[in-house]
Amino acid sequence: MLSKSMQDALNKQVLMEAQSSQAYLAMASWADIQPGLKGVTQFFFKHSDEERMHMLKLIHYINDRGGFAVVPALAQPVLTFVSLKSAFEELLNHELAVSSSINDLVDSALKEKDYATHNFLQWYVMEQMEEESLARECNDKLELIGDDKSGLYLFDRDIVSMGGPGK
Ligand code: OFO
Repeated sequence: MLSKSMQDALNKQVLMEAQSSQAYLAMASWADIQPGLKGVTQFFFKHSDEERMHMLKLIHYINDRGGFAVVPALAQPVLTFVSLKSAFEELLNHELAVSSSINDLVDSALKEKDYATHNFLQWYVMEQMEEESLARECNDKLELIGDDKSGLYLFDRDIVSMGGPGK
């Protein structure tokens, strides 16, 4: 059975995953109306779906362990971006914040000797490593591309097969 404090901490993570899903959904909608970014649009929509899956996994876990998963209210995410680069910077910053939150949860689970939760969270630890690395790779590529339109064309084409979140 989950402790009250662990339940609250996991519910905060539910909120964070839901916010991630909304943030990436907004990026997808923004990318969708930019010319020539079909691949990036697909990437953001997929990423948003993956974050929703992360949220659902937590909800099931909390309820299965005798807690109560709270479906949170959400603030409106950032809707527009000055450039593709800034959208991907935002994505990386967001992933870093999520990783830090997962690390805090792992720490709490150990302190409470809640080894089941600790074990459950290892999936998220691995997932964050992959997502951070992918977000960094995208930012590095965009840095290299700069204003080069043919580079951007290739980036949009290749991002679809770059593994993507949750691969
Ligand atoms: Fe939920 O993995 Fe990214 O944020």
